[in-house]
Amino acid sequence: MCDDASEKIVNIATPVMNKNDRFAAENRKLLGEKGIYTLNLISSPGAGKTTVLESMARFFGQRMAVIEGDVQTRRDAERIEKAGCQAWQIETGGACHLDAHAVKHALDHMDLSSEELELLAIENVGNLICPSGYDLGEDMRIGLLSVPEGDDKILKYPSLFSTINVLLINKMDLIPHLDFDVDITIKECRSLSPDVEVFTVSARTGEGMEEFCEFVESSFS
Ligand SMILES: Nc1nc2c(ncn2[C@@H]2O[C@H](COP(=O)(O)OP(=O)(O)OP(=O)(O)O)[C@@H](O)[C@H]2O)c(=O)[nH]1
Ligand SMILES: [Mg+2]
Repeated sequence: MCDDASEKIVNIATPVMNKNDRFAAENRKLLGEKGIYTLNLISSPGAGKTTVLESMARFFGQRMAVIEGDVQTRRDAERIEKAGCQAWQIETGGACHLDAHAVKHALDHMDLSSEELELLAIENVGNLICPSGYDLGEDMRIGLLSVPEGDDKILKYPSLFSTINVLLINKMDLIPHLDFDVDITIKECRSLSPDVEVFTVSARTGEGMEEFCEFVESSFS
């Protein structure tokens, strides 16, 4: 009985992921042909993804476009537009992650024709678990962890932190008030992703943001 049930789960889940991977491959091909480098930002709700993107918008200007993912509201897209970049809001209506089909739909509606455009940042729905299972067609996956969340999160959420290229530790301006251990966090992350690049930043004060933006820029230019 138990064996039958687990076999059913595999049979249903596998085609869903294959469909996502097909759309992800299409997104990667389209963006590659247009010379647009793509980031997928993943974190828990409120870790500072949009604030990081607002800071990046000041560095990249019209060279960057953003896809925002939230369950509901256009609030984050409005913040990005105010910061000076093109933004498209995906409202998932309940889903706890973006998938490649939703991103394809967004790309169909965005203006990708500008010669200037060379970077697309996708802000995933705030969640440390579900987004990690969905390739969106990105070139770089960024896991963002803010120091008030605590330094025990890396090993608790290995499905995310074992699949990232970059770890961005945010809200460093708050570290004097907290017992967050940066060295342990980096060590635990490297135990899952040995080649991960690490940046410590404060999106609020701007500390570390220029170095991070220059690293992103060097990845495609
Ligand atoms: N002190 C401090 N606060 C920050 C920093 N970055 C973001 N915040 C604050 O954290 C709160 C959440 O920031 P957002 O950028 O909206 O976080 P988010 O990850 O985009 O949130 P969701 O989209 O809801 O998942 C806001 O009040 C920000 O002002 C930082 O570096 N330092
Ligand atoms: Mg946000």
